[in-house]
Amino acid sequence: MSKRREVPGIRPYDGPAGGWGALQAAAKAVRQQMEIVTAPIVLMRTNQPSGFDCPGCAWPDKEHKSTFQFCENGAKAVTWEATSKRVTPEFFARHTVTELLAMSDYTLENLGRLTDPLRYDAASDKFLPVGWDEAFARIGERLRAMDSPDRVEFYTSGRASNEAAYLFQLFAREYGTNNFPDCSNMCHEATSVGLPQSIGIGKGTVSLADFDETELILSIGHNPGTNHPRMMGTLHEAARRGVPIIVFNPLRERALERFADPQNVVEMATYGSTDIASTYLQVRAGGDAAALKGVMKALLALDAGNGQGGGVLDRAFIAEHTQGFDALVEELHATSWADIVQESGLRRIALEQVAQAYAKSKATIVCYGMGVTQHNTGTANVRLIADLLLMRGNIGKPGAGICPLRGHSNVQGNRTVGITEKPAAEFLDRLEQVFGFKPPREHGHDAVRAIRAMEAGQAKALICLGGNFAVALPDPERCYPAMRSLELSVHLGTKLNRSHLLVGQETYLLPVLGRTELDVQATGAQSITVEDSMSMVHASAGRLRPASAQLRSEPAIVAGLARATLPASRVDWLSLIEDYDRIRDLIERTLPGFDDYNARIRVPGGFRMPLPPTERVWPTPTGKAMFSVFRGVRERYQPWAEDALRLVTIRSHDQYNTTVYGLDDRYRGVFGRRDVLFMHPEDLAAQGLAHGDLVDIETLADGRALRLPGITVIEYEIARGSVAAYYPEANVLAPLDDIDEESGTPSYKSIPVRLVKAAPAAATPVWGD
Ligand SMILES: Nc1nc2c(c(=O)[nH]1)N[C@H]1C(S)=C(S)[C@@H](COP(=O)(O)OP(=O)(O)OC[C@H]3O[C@@H](n4cnc5c(=O)[nH]c(N)nc54)[C@H](O)[C@@H]3O)O[C@H]1N2
Ligand SMILES: Nc1nc2c(c(=O)[nH]1)N[C@H]1C(S)=C(S)[C@@H](COP(=O)(O)OP(=O)(O)OC[C@H]3O[C@@H](n4cnc5c(=O)[nH]c(N)nc54)[C@H](O)[C@@H]3O)O[C@H]1N2
Ligand SMILES: [Mo]
Repeated sequence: MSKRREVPGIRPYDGPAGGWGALQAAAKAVRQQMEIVTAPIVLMRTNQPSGFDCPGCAWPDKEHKSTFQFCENGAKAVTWEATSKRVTPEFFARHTVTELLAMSDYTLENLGRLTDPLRYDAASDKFLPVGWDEAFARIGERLRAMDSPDRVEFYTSGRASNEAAYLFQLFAREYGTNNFPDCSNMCHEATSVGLPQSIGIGKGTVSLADFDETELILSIGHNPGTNHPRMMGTLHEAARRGVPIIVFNPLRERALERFADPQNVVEMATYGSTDIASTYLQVRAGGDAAALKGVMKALLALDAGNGQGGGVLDRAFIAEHTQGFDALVEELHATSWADIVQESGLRRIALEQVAQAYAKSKATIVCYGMGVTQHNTGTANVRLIADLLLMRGNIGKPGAGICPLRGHSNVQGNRTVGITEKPAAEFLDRLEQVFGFKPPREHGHDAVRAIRAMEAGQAKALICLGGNFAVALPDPERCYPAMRSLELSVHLGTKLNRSHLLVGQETYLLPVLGRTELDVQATGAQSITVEDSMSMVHASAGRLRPASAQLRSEPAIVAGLARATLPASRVDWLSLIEDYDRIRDLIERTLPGFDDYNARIRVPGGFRMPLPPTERVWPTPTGKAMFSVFRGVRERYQPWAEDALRLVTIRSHDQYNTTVYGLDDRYRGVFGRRDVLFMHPEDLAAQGLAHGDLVDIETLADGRALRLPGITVIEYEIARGSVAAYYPEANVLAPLDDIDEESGTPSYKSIPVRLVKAAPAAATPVWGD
């Protein structure tokens, strides 16, 4: 890169990811949030057989031998929850909600743990303490007064345990609605919709053991150094075994380039590191479908003997196990290399080389994340990944398979136990048989539809089992007023956030126990269960003294709400809370795959949910794995957006979704600020801009001008035509209606934008305080 001017807080980061920097950052997280004495003990208990599951990510742990004490972002997630800071009723007595709304997201959560149930008082514009029973009674009264159960939206963020999530859906369905917007609707819904069409189940098919046997890994659109840090151990091992790792990502992500494993004594002592990616392809944002089609087209050519290969397709597998191959081939022939190259931003030869590596590998894993799903062709993208794997029989054999990197630590489990707006008829039948009430059959709202229903006055209440609904969603210009129009909003949370402050007529904040905390009920200490990215279900038990004596567990609060709302309920809510084994018994009776649930979670490591495709059984309507057809190579852009830059919204290294732990993004060389736009140097030049200039970013959506002012553009190794900014600040630029129609997922990673040069401001606004 050319010699460039100094920009405050922007310094290239030359080291590998991981290493001593990670250990220092973990220690800093402890120092800033916790009492130093208890911290090491807490961290050591994370992901141990008798400890709690790390709330940081959904990557599994090998034999539950904790690698955790070396995981920087796991340490941040745990210390953020186990903090010694508190936000008390005295604090709320001193500040109006209007004042609190002026604080940054970072400041709000950094106030500490919520300690008491609170009720919004419109007269004073403050949150006041309220007793649990009074809160339950009042919420129950308002819910009973709704003219239809479909007036209520039941939101789940993926940290909730299987037990809490199961009770939540039971409550809502007995109440009478399938309105289950959840964080998955903004995340891996494309996986939940696309993979069942392709292979019959909406989950990944690989286990950790497959990574030991694989011969090739494709990593598409995910950033494990930050978001799945424990995965780095696995990738590091594979790279050292000589397994090629091919990365598709518009941004250069340091952890995918070079990583020093804090557990590797030699690397640490010598300041060494291991190269992770063998090939790094900086695909254009939204260019993955084109790139995948290019690789498949090249594979067909190799198979036809055009190259030296020939016979590279697994014809026997295709014949025995799949349908739709001919249509795929026809579409690949109809797609031109010119279009593929233009749309992917990658050279033909590079994609042909990927096809050669793929043809050579006897067992291939494809890992992917939000770079694939958060596009308006997200579901179709997921199907294309499955297609690529099916062409060489890479599902249902050791060392091979599909590996969606899940988001929240139990988002997959929430789905498994019934958090879905489109429930299967068999599940509803089972609920009816076991409980004797008639669950609603009509499908409900997902996250975006929930907001539309609020806008239309059809939804009047929102109950949130965790999360930061309005901030996580796109388009605050629409979501914030929608939240404020509600008659009732109820939030179960650990920490204060902006969604809590977008109060409706009546609003309650109910403080919950976190994963790290001891949960004692009538029969003694309880454990909960979670399902990781590889479908392993295991127990988790917190040991810390709760942040306040007033806290209640999520299952207990859901039961309290249900009892107060449904006086004639068929469910014995109180008894279920006395002993969570009883909740698990009900899960076992109503859902497949949970046989001997209580016995099997008492075995260290837990058990694996059934994954028929791993045995080449395809629970699709045809009983076969299905190839798909992706027409053309493009996302569905508006015609005006042809020349627009494509904005992707990303997470910094110091954040967990809407939770901002700090203002650094070490590996991308950004320190103490978040108000930046990553750009290719040639795009800067083409726009007449220089590194460090101030711009406003604009989206045009259904006639509205969406704008994010005061952003500093910085040079970065990013694909041409693609630009990147941080979520959630950039959510003002994402139109609510720009979604993947198949899955409802917002197109957070393909926002067409243009830049307007801003007059140099006297003071650059820096997000955070
Ligand atoms: N520390 C930490 N851990 C987390 C989270 C967190 O916020 N912080 N969030 C959790 C959750 S809910 C989730 S869903 C996961 C998210 O984990 P990821 O899936 O890693 O999510 P993102 O940070 O959104 O970024 C995805 C990557 O996709 C790339 N990308 C963007 N657009 C495209 C594209 O069009 N094509 C391709 N090929 N790549 C693209 C970006 O450059 C980035 O490297 O992590 C979970 N774990
Ligand atoms: N622009 C853009 N927007 C995005 C994304 C993106 O990549 N770009 N990613 C999307 C994705 S992948 C996701 S998953 C969503 C995330 O959406 P959410 O899951 O709704 O958001 P979080 O930020 O994870 O929620 C944080 C809040 O959860 C609460 N909390 C934390 N722990 C607990 C707990 O144990 N119990 C309870 N009850 N509450 C708890 C705290 O109050 C905290 O403030 O955001 C989406 N939004
Ligand atoms: Mo997510």
